[in-house]
Amino acid sequence: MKSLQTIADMRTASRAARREGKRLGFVPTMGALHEGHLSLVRAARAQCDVVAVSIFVNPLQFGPQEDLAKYPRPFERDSELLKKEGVDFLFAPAPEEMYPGGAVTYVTVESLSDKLCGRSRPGHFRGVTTVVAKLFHIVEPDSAFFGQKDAAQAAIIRRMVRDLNMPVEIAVRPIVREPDGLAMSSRNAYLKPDERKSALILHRALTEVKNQFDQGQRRGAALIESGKQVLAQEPAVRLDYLEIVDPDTLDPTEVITRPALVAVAGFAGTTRLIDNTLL
Ligand code: PAJ
Repeated sequence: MKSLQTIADMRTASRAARREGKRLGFVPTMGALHEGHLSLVRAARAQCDVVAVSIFVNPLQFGPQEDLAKYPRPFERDSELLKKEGVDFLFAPAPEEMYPGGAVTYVTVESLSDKLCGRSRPGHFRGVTTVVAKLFHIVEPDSAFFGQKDAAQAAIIRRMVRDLNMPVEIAVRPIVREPDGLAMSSRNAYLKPDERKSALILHRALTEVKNQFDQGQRRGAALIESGKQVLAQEPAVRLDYLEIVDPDTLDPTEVITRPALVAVAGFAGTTRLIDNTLL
């Protein structure tokens, strides 16, 4: 595995691979890697000839009161994991390399960026789309791999790629969970044992919504109510939102006649967790 810190070196490496006719797969991450990230790496490995992974804790997508400073950065461990997965290029730029100062250009996917997490995290999705657009220009992948765990992020990136004619195929892969159902997340490391237990309520609420749907309930409001009743059993988790939306537009669905996304976000202690399921 080749480790690259500069944009110029990353570009040279990926262009050389593509010049040889290799199909280049790309997995953008913020590191603190877990099985969810590795599932994306394995999908890239299976579908592409050469795999590039980026590790960059993107300051632009964190709010001023959020966890940028304490976000875990176990770089040596991550690097070992990626080496074992047969990754070809690890791109890990310093913040100054990505944002040398003076940048005033942003990518915003309007109307989608203020839905779901975008409502409680103003500017978050603008930070995500700006950095992903930059990474796509630097790496120039044929395919890029994202997790369904961040369903709104995946929808927004698909939309950015479509609207701006970016020549990248977007693959979205299923959520990887712990054996008890908790969706894997780098932020799970923040959870104290009691919070870790309480956090399971998010998955339980989604399961209840899915059960009600499977039993024939099609009204969004009724389905949300059934999920909220489950969430109320765990007062230690503060709900941010539980919504049923169109998976592409992220607009609320009143009556479910097409595939719909049930998305939930809540705080266990000070840790913000998200999860979702498709109906
Ligand atoms: P990060 O949270 O590190 O996640 C990197 C990728 O891993 C994302 O596509 C995310 O959806 C996926 N992922 C995380 N947990 C997962 C799980 N349990 N199962 C499956 N996939 C999972 O998302 C980001 O970083 C950033 O916003 C980024 C896209 C890198 C831009 O900075």
